[in-house]
Amino acid sequence: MAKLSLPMASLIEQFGPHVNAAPPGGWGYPGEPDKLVPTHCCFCGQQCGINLKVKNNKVIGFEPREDFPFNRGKLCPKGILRYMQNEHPDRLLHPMKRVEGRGFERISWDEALDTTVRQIQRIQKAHGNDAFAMLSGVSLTNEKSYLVGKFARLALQTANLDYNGRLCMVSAGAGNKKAFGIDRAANSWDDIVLADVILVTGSNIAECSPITTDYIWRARDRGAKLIMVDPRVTPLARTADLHLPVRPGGDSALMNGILHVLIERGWIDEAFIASYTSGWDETKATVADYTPDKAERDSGVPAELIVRAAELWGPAKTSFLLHARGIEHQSKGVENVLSCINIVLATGRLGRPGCGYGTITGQGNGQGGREHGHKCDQLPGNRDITNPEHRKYIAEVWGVLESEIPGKGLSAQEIMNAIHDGEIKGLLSLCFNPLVSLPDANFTREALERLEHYTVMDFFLSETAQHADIVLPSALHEEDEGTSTSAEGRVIRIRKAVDPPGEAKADWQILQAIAQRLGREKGFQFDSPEAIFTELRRASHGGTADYGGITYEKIEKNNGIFWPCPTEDHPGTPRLFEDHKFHTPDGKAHFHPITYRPPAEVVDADYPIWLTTGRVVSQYLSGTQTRRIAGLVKQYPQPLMEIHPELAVSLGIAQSQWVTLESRRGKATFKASLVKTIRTDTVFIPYHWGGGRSANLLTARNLDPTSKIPEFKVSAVRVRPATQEEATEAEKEASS
Ligand SMILES: Nc1nc2c(c(=O)[nH]1)N[C@H]1C(S)=C(S)[C@@H](COP(=O)(O)OP(=O)(O)OC[C@H]3O[C@@H](n4cnc5c(=O)[nH]c(N)nc54)[C@H](O)[C@@H]3O)O[C@H]1N2
Ligand SMILES: Nc1nc2c(c(=O)[nH]1)N[C@H]1C(S)=C(S)[C@@H](COP(=O)(O)OP(=O)(O)OC[C@H]3O[C@@H](n4cnc5c(=O)[nH]c(N)nc54)[C@H](O)[C@@H]3O)O[C@H]1N2
Ligand code: SF4
Ligand SMILES: [Mo]
Repeated sequence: MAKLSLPMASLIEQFGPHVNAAPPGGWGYPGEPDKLVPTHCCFCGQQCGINLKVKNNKVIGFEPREDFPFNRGKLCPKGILRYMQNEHPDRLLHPMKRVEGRGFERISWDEALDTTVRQIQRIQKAHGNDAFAMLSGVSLTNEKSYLVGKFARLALQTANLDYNGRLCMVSAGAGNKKAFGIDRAANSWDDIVLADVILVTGSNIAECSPITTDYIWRARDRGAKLIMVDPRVTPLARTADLHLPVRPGGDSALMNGILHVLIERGWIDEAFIASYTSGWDETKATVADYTPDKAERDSGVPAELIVRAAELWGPAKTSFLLHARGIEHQSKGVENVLSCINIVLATGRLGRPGCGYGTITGQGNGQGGREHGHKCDQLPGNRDITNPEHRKYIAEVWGVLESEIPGKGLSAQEIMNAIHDGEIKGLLSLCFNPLVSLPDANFTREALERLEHYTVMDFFLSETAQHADIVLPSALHEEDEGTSTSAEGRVIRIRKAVDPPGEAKADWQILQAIAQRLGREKGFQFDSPEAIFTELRRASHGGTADYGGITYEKIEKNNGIFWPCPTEDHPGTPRLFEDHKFHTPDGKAHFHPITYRPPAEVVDADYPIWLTTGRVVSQYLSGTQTRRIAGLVKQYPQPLMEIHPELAVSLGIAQSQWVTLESRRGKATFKASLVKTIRTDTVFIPYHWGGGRSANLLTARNLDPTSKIPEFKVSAVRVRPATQEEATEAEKEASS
């Protein structure tokens, strides 16, 4: 049983989190570097270019790359300090097993791999192949993502593989495929600069996609107008021409309201609609009901601001619409995305300079990682695992029979539900920290404790890894080669700067070693990431995400190549849809009529306050990496609950007081931060912490029916001053 066998205090002593306080310059390796390694930041999907400074096989510093066209010498605070992980005292240096009563003990690679393989075989023999599941993540390079998909299907022979993009990009992906037949931002960011009006919804650009701010400012220097939609007045929204304070979950009503006004005022591109789209009549009929007054009732945005948004968007010659997790992390994330696309299509501003649309991809390789086949319903090239033609093509590339490729499996939250139900009994995970990042953390913990076997691959002992039976030490970003694909769709080179410390190994080497011990080494004998990439090119060719013509050499020569790039003489595609041909079966872009429906959980007398969750600039995701870097911890050491002073007064809550939130799932205690930059009916908590400070103790396992993304952005809570006991407990955790 995967129970935690050591008290948390001794685990922390052994494996951190220790905050790495080393000064810029390194850990006893000051001075001039031996070499500069041009690569990219390991954190968000912007994938800024950086040079790592290396001396004696250690990373001792960094500098932003001036030559990389995306960030042109700029970085955010996380990028500036990212290099402080390679020599971190908490790095996992050798395989370990958990011994009841004693905690984790060092073992050999042989023992770790043999135990894992024995457990896979035992569980699959007793309960069927699908009783052993795999969870993956998109901080992995394209090569690793591809290998994970192949490994789960051919070496584990399980259908149950999914990835942490399920918590991130899938609503956008599903919406984009429905409307355009292809899942990528439609433009490179250069088109943002040329837009006359920019509408951003559900994205805290300044904190989460900081370098995109620069593109928006350059547009505004040209006179562009900025509309921001968010329940909070985020830093960029404070400077916007118009801020629409949407109620959490009100987005599709708001977008329908804007479209209603655009039609009423005649700001519609009838010629574009007639030639290049389908579904307009039904969509037009649906939004006829969404007068600004009705849209106000459903979205919480005053009617006059809805009209004003339409007045800014409608007459503009060029425009760019951007969205991120604010609209996507909902039980109707896909509908919200489609309601945004309807506005872009209705005004025909796509596929031309300054006319664009895109979701802002979140994780480092959130774009590439959603193309190469480690989603439960997908094969490489963004192919469909249920499509016989697609299966046949990939079976040929893999040298197997089509029947040997398992079918569609469960999505990430559904895998956790099946573990909780006892249907899935074994798990291998890498690059995913579900105990912090999935909703309803108490439920996740119960599920993890029910696993008969759990092997984790990570470079730090994450909160989830503490529940593992076997822990395998992985290599960090800069300890391996590969490629990744940025939010713009630009495929770039990740370069190895140093060797992994201790006995840590690259993920692709670990997976191949497991395949070999399972007796399934055929197809898992790659000797380098480039060899994997060569097969990935072939596997993706002919799919919508076509990397067929991309080589390492070509990426290096051009500072990145935008896919689709089907042949070696093709230059890549920064702007999609220039020919107004879409990748849908009929070649048209599809409107989708969207009827507003409320979120899965709504406020009521017992839980009267909306809770929404998200991020702060100096922390990253489940925090395993950034909570270990002193410069970042100093900027934002603890999760704070943002609350409007009016609401705080009505609840008897003062600035910096400990408050306890309760939802139908659980409770958690935070310090209150009184800010006027949030709706008076909503509170916000960043989610980068585990334990009693986890925002996900409160959130619900409500999923979008199509994308299966959890509704992180909307739940109902009550808020009160913490009791003395709760405050003492929270204080203790804050100082640990
Ligand atoms: N600093 C930092 N940067 C990151 C990350 C990080 O962890 N830290 N993570 C990366 C990843 S993986 C991702 S996915 C991106 C996420 O990037 P964003 O999506 O920009 O970040 P979030 O904070 O999750 O949510 C964005 C905004 O949605 C708003 N919001 C909440 N509810 C609603 C709603 O119902 N409707 C609308 N319209 N807005 C709503 C929130 O107030 C918040 O300001 O950031 C990437 N960059
Ligand atoms: N309440 C709430 N919850 C959320 C969100 C929210 O807005 N609100 N946002 C959601 C979103 S958008 C996302 S993307 C998820 C992210 O959730 P997770 O994917 O769970 O977050 P990470 O912190 O990236 O966890 C990755 C783990 O993999 C490890 N890791 C990183 N790189 C590698 C690698 O190359 N190899 C290996 N083997 N391990 C690696 C890290 O050390 C870490 O332990 O969280 C989601 N959860
Ligand atoms: S914006 Fe993203 S990629 Fe750029 S430095 Fe910051 S975290 Fe890294
Ligand atoms: Mo994400």
